[in-house]
Amino acid sequence: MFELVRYLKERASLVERSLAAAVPQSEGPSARLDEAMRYSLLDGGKRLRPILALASCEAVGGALDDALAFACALEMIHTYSLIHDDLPCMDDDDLRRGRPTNHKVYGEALATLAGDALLTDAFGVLARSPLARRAPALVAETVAELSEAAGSRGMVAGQVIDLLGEGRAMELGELEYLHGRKTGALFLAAVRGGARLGGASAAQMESLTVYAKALGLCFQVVDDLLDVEASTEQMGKRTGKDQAHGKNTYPGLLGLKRSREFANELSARAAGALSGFDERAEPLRALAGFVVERKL
Ligand code: GRG
Repeated sequence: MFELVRYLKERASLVERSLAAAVPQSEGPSARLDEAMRYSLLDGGKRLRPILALASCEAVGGALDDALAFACALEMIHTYSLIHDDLPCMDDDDLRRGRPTNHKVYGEALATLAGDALLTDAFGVLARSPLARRAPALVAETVAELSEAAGSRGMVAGQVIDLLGEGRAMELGELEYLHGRKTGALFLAAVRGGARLGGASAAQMESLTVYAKALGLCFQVVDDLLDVEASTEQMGKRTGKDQAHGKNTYPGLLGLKRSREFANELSARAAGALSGFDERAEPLRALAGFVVERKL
């Protein structure tokens, strides 16, 4: 029987060691910036996106080392998005991962810049990875897909649609479009990038694309459910905010019961996409269960 909890812990600590090395604490004029970056980057979190990248690399028989820099880049971009999302000009949150948000500790200007630096440095980490010398075309393709996922056609677009849609009722298709960008794009890039760097075939990429799209949407539906059902203490971030901000959510549109059913359907769809893979895809299969059952 596959032990997911142990796997998650091992992979998270591998990622954390690499992140600590990727963003070292310097002395001198940049020390405070490094501190602000490391405050948000190294303070926990589930590390789901980097773990998905590593698990996808493994699922196609790739070497973990070849996806490690990419995994770090994903978490750096994810952390930047959280820092910026928490700013007063966006969601204005004071709690993240159980601790005061970056701007509460370092001020708005430094928090903004720490996010900017994490985003920019993420691409440098990937471009300087050992694989970039051995397989530059593969890494260039991954950089292109990662920038599309994070940028104006992906996560940033999703955030804009979300902010502009506050207080206006969306239809289901519109909500799915929004989340496909805000949350789903980075999940998709994680899975496809990890698989590509691991040497995936075209057929494997196709199946993993179905897996990642279903998983990303499942993650978001559950995120919406947890915002209604879970406590602030449990989540380490304020809950109950979606309704207060007039956000469009799955529970708001479908109700709690149907949203939970939809999340289960998506998790099953993700797992089903892995039917042609062998036991090396066990972590990905287990992650499809974890995303829908998670309490954090
Ligand atoms: C500011 C450009 C920009 C984008 C922000 C991703 C995002 C867009 C905002 C984060 C806020 C949010 C609640 C997004 C929806 C779901 C989500 C991404 C939750 C946080 O991800 P987890 O649960 O967090 O993986 P941890 O802390 O475990 O890393």
